Amino acid sequence: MTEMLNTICGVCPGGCAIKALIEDGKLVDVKPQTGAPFGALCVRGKHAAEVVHSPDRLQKPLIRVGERGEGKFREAKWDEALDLVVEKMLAIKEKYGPQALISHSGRGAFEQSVLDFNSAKDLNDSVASKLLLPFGSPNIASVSSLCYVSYGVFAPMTTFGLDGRLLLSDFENSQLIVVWGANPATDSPPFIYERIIKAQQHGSKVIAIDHMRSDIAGRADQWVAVRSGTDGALALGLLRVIINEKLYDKEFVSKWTKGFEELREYVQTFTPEKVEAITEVPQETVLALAREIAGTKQVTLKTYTGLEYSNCGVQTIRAVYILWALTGNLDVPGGLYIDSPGEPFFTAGEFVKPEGLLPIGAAEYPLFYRLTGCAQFMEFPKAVLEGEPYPIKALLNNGASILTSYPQPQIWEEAFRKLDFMLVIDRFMTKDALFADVVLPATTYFENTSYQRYPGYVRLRQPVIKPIGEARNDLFIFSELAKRLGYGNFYPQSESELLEKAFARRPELLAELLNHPEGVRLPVSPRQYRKYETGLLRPDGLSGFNTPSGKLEITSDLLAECGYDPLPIYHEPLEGPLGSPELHQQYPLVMNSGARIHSTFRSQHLNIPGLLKLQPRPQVLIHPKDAADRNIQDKDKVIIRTKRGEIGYYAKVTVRVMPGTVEVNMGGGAPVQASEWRDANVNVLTDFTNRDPISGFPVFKTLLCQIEKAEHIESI
Ligand SMILES: Nc1nc2c(c(=O)[nH]1)N[C@H]1C(S)=C(S)[C@@H](COP(=O)(O)OP(=O)(O)OC[C@H]3O[C@@H](n4cnc5c(=O)[nH]c(N)nc54)[C@H](O)[C@@H]3O)O[C@H]1N2
Ligand SMILES: Nc1nc2c(c(=O)[nH]1)N[C@H]1C(S)=C(S)[C@@H](COP(=O)(O)OP(=O)(O)OC[C@H]3O[C@@H](n4cnc5c(=O)[nH]c(N)nc54)[C@H](O)[C@@H]3O)O[C@H]1N2
Ligand code: SF4
Ligand SMILES: [Mo]
Repeated sequence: MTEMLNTICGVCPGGCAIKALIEDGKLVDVKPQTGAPFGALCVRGKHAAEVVHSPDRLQKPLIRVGERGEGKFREAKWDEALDLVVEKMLAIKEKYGPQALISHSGRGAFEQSVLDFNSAKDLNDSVASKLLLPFGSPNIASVSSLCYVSYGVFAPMTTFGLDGRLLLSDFENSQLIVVWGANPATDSPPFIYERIIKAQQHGSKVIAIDHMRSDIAGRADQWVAVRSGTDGALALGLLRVIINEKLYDKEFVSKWTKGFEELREYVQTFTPEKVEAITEVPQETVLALAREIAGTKQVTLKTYTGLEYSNCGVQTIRAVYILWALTGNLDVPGGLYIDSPGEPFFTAGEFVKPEGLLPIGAAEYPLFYRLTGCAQFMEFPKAVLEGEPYPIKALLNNGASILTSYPQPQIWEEAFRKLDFMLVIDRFMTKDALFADVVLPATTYFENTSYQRYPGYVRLRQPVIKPIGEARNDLFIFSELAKRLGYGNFYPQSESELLEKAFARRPELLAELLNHPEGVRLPVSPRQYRKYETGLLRPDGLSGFNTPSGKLEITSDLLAECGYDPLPIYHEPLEGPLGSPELHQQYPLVMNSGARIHSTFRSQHLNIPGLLKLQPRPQVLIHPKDAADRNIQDKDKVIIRTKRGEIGYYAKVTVRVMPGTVEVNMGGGAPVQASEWRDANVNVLTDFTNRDPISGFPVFKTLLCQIEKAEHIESI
């Protein structure tokens, strides 16, 4: 039987509306659902059928029979595997206490219902599984240990006292759009990219500030090429021009900010000459950019991970936000709009943090703990290998590929080997899974009942095919574990309960959705601007910001309380031409890693033939001059070396990167991947100890390397 169903793509949590061609219970093709709200189909979505029916999909629970890392497993029944997990969890709790167990959730844990059922009132990280909280362990962690929260939580909370999800870029009403350290073309889905291009067609100017000519920099009216990791100096240099030339919003500054005088003093050293020397942005550009941002009426901003991975990531993003506020672009039409949180859709779970126990990382990263309530997972190896601050003996990992995502995988492997118990829940056999005691197979979202919320729109997700093999929806895996642990009530026990609980606040909406598979539009409240004047940003209704001082904090009380500099200070990259000149002699190229490529999602899809065709080999982007100096030609196999290790890559000689700088693809290093990628784990080259002191995020993007030719390969 053949059916063409309007549905939601199930490859990633992007939630694009698509059409799925189903033949005899199999997904055989997908098409864009044109005209539908949030209809889109990225290149990965186009290959959904291959992903879903990949012969590599995990189909049955597995129990390890060989050594850790060897990859020898036997198939097991679900009950046996789940019982074993619970038996081990309880035994470890009995022997070492509940804090000896930690959970970690990754990019495979972003599905809407999984996020919702993992939301908790006092914990600002809905990605992290909360299964261990009722168990008694405070150690819940996620990829927020190295992604998003610097820009999404720490910088906006310490500056404006609000969650970054409420900061919306008003592209449609802007005159100028600055994309700074983000490439929205690779967002999932790329709706923001489309909005930027549309705004550009309607007359907005687009400036991209990036160390490489990314997709958006290529489409922008101006590309400002900046040395990676030095954006803090650029932002402070722009602020100096704006302050000294009195181009800022004086009334806003005097009424609503705290710390302006300290900032005025601090920025004085960031002269255009010095900024040029640090950032490689010509002084004329610094002056012109500052005057243009200050002199244009409606200027909006889009930023993300490009600013997170430096030695002062949080402070850099703060400096950029402050620049936007001081130039009168906060909570105004065409600027950075502050959205209203509105009525919550989902009632957060009753999860509470166990009393008297701090998660790992709370002492080293006090702001991280204060604002997320979670463990900083970068501290996991120390807890396992050195027992500091106390021993961790078990890891429950869902939807994450730790050994390809975190720096220096050999350290993490050593930690995995030392664990008493490890669980992995995934769709594929990851490198982590090779070390696990139990591996549980997860479904794709094509196989699940759920729902998806969008701005002003909601839609149900009906399964379009049966689960592959015995794979299960993650939420019900957690539900089964919780039931066995005596607290199943935190999770739904059936698909109908999933929907009922999710729509508990709006049962009439659920009824409407069941009759309207195409989705339902939700009312959008009219915009109110400059809400700091009207008391709408604070729960007590007083005017100002929801910060300790009630002002926009240029000098942050929260940062000071946690022992950090309250000003948005700049730190030179620890490893770099200026930060470590001796090392630079030996490793003369600045190495950046992980700019997104369209055909992969971090470590995912490097086993999908149709997607591999788009880029079969892991590439290092290198400038023609640096390539010529090393006798390297396009497509040559090269060796990239850092102080920490070396790996083989393939050269892509291109002027998209600045001279002296390279960009190395991320994602390789997992056993199911094509052989060229399997050994190309860029994190062998990155540094476990080099971190942003506030977020604890590793510095992925401004390290030093050397590259030499290995051999010439004809085709790539
Ligand atoms: N196709 C695809 N889409 C993805 C992902 C994927 O792997 N594949 N990953 C997802 C994930 S996990 C995330 S967090 C988001 C991230 O979303 P983005 O942050 O938009 O990620 P990128 O596309 O890598 O864009 C970051 C940009 O910052 C630039 N950059 C890097 N370092 C610096 C710097 O020091 N200064 C400046 N100014 N720019 C810098 C990079 O060159 C790049 O153009 O994307 C998500 N979307
Ligand atoms: N050097 C360097 N390292 C980086 C980065 C970089 O730019 N440079 N980027 C960092 C960033 S921003 C991030 S977010 C991390 C990414 O960190 P990870 O979360 O490890 O990202 P992925 O590699 O996408 O791994 C996701 C895993 O989830 C599985 N999965 C997908 N969907 C599901 C599902 O529905 N259920 C379950 N159970 N599993 C599922 C996939 O098969 C895959 O194994 O990497 C970081 N590492
Ligand atoms: S962004 Fe995600 S949900 Fe959208 S089409 Fe691509 S893979 Fe599917
Ligand atoms: Mo990420």
